[in-house]
Amino acid sequence: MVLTLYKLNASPPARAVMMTIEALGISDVEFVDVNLLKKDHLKDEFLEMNPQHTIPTMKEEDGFVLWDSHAITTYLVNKYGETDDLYPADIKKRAIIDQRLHFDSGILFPALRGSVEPVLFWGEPSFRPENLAKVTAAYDFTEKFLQEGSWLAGDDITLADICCVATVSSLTALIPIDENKYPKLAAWLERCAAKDFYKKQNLPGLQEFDQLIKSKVV
Ligand SMILES: N[C@@H](CCC(=O)N[C@@H](CS)C(=O)NCC(=O)O)C(=O)O
Repeated sequence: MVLTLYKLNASPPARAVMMTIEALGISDVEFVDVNLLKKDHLKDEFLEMNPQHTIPTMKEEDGFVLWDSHAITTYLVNKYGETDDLYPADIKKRAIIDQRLHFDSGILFPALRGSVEPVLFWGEPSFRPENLAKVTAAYDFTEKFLQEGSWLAGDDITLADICCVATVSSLTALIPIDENKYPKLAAWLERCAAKDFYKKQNLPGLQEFDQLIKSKVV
């Protein structure tokens, strides 16, 4: 295998990497599930590889290890992409994509993690209103970013869309997207959902994530 991906289908950042692997057509990949509920990520073997104990984590056959979905997806395009379409070398295009990736890291995903953690892991019966307010704020920003083009970084689909849609599609389990309030965001989500890589690599894990949330929220 050219690379091993440590993941869980329910994990949004893991799905971002899985979609990227699919979109790039990298076939020689071993997928290894890391069960967070059973604390597999806190075992010595995993901690030696990634002391930050997060999934997704990637390992290549020469022993090179990388974690964080944004670092992994950009690396995969740089290393395995036949073209740079998903992460163009043009420095201004790339800078906008990087900004969206940091937006996912700094705003979208923390809004998700902050909301679901108390429910999934701390036994709280419902989402805290102050956390849900961060989800709405994240939707507001994303709607604004989509004023400029059909995709998050302009007129072409890029890693910005793949990484952000893994998170936004998961956020809809908390707050559905109201297409009257967020018409651009709703249309973008539909455009993403029509892509083959989304259907194959995001949808199944998203459904698992939805079920998990439904089973915990009272
Ligand atoms: N910024 C990271 C976030 C990764 C992350 O927080 N993953 C969660 C699962 S969705 C995780 O591994 N949680 C276990 C932990 O942090 O100990 C990325 O994009 O890869």
